[in-house]
Amino acid sequence: MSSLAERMARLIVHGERPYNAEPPLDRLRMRYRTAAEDFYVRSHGDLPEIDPATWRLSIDGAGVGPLDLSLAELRTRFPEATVTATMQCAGNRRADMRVVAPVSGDPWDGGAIGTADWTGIRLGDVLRAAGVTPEADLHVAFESHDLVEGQPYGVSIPLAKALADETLLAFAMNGAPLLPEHGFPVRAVVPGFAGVRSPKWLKRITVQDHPSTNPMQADDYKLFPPDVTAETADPAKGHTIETMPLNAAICEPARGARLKAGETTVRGYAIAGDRAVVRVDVSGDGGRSWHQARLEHEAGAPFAWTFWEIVLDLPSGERDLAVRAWDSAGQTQPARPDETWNFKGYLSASWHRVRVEVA
Ligand SMILES: Nc1nc2c(c(=O)[nH]1)N[C@H]1C(S)=C(S)[C@@H](COP(=O)(O)O)O[C@H]1N2
Ligand SMILES: [Mo]
Repeated sequence: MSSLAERMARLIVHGERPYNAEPPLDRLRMRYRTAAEDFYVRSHGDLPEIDPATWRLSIDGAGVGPLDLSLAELRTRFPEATVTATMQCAGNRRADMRVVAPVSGDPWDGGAIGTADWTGIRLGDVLRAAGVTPEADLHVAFESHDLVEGQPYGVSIPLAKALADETLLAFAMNGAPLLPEHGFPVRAVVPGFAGVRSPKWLKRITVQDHPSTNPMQADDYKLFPPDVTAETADPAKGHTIETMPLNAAICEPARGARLKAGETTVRGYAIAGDRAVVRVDVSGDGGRSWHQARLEHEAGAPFAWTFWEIVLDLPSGERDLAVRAWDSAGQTQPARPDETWNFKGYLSASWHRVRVEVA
């Protein structure tokens, strides 16, 4: 395995402590399954060091026969499952929202997203073994080993999503053990939900009748209207971000690229939360006219992104490329970032625009 420093050098680093980094978009678009060392890293505290030999996961709470499992017990007691799924930060593409007005948080470009084969066991299998039965209004709370302002990282998801087939306790990514920065030895993977709900470095799982009271769940990762500021925000009134909205990005050519007049291949990704991407429109003239991209989507992977590609004939001059996707409900993306601006810069999903010079 490469060293953390070597892997850091491959990425665009927004911060070293906590460590936050994303891959360049052209490299992100090279493979449908993102290489682990090219996968964005979003962390809120220092990376914890965990000895897999002594690591244990406890499961407790409402209606639960408590379990306390070693890594070996977890892996042998439950059947292995692999899910191909895209993980995306709620702050992906925040840089585009910053153009409207200041926002808090790292200025992610379109690279706070990646797709992998996640292998582990189904969270539902573990919960059912602990005696949990599907009941409305229950929540599954997670606690992790990393500390955020002195408190363990903690979030929760509704029990129904925890019991869903796609939700995993994963120990491998693309067939290899998780890298330390991606949650070694075990993390949750909650496909379709914002990355924040997929806790890394798991320690404890609790079934309870209320969402986690940890600040990560109760205060952070909430969507506010445009008239709310950091000073006036009441976290209890914000919308808890779970399912992610329809989004798309141009990965090639890069912003500011100098191209020759004539045929240019434009490539990118699109993703539709828990729906399907049914169409991707690409424009070479800032959105006045649109052309249909060819879509590439892996069969049997409803929670994975769609790759798209199109050859555009670009005349010389300054050209504004733009992309917008459509989902299976016939919905598309907002044209401009000011339409969904919020002071936290979450869910930035307007048409992605890339200006290029054509000579
Ligand atoms: N324990 C823990 N889990 C975490 C985080 C964290 O800081 N600590 N960050 C979350 C956020 S906001 C995202 S977007 C994803 C990122 O996962 P990755 O770093 O493996 O790409 O992990 C989530 N799980
Ligand atoms: Mo995130």
